[in-house]
Amino acid sequence: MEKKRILSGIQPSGISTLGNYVGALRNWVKLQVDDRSCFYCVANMHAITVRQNPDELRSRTLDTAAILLACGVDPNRSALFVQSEVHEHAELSWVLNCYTYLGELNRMTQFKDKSSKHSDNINAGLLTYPVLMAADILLYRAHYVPVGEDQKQHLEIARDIAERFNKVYGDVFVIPEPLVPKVGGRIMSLQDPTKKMSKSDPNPASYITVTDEPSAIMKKFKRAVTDSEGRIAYNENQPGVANLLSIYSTFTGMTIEESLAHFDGMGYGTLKTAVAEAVIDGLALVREEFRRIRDDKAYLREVLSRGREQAAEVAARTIADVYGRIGLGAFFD
Ligand code: ATP
Ligand code: LTN
Repeated sequence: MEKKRILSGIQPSGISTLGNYVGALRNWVKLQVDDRSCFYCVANMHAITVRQNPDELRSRTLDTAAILLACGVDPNRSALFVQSEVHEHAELSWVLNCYTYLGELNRMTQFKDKSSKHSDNINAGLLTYPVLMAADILLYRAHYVPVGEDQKQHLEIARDIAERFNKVYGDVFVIPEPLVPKVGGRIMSLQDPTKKMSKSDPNPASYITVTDEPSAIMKKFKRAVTDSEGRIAYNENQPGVANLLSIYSTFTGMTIEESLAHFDGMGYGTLKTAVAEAVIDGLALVREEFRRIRDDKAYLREVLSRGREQAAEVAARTIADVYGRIGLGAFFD
């Protein structure tokens, strides 16, 4: 039987957060089993939709690769690579741009969100971002895409583009499905629990990174915004407390109901300390491994070069097929 393929990506726009870890990275690691083939990329081309300092971008690209390895991405099971090193991503992205409607792109909430945050630089890349993401996915004919909830809309558009293309040219692309965790698919900011936790948030108190020191983790949770209800409950009116409960549950493996029972009658202070302790424990190994791997440049170089080769082999086949079907290639066949 044909192996199911998995693809996902993460931007090197900062050190990955608890949200990235719970919403996506943990699943990337779990999905590495024998009957699947996994492709994981550092989406550095996506990151330039907002201005980046070149040296910082390079350094964060390696940080992100080291974080993925520290979280448990296994280069002997998965192809781990940098998006810009496989040129077919840009090539397919251009083709798919010609099969995507402006109306579809204008509706994307991430575009609306990012263009209001970067109103001085509403570039075309910010709008066509989901097309590059569709290219990332479709290039590997991925069946499943493990992502956080915020990326579901982008997956919808990738599916629509793939279906539209297949209708004209035959079965070129696999129609991908998102894999979003039931709990933890959307971890919220610790400072504004109505907004998602984001590594590019200007306020570092709003997020926990996977490499934060235990003292910083404790401090940030203690300062987390809750409410004045004073009762630990899981509902929409108490988004801060609900967020803490979700984080606690994902790190302890308990259900929300079990966590609620555990904290029955206790105060917010107790909840915050318990969440911080669970997170400190859960991330201890990631932090240690990150430092070790990030300092080993030769290892990183070797892993990323092997990943690039594996990815490029698949990508080259898809792009040749696509070019052939639309008349951009296969001139003398
Ligand atoms: P940025 O702040 O630069 O936009 P980000 O923190 O949103 O970045 P991405 O690199 O865009 O992170 O996302 C990587 C993966 O992490 C995606 O699958 C995304 O859905 C997931 N993810 C991001 N933030 C969260 C969150 N708060 N909760 C759950 N999953 C998340
Ligand atoms: N756009 C994603 C990151 C990303 C991605 C991908 C996710 C880039 N390419 C391909 C899944 C599949 C984000 O989280 N903002």
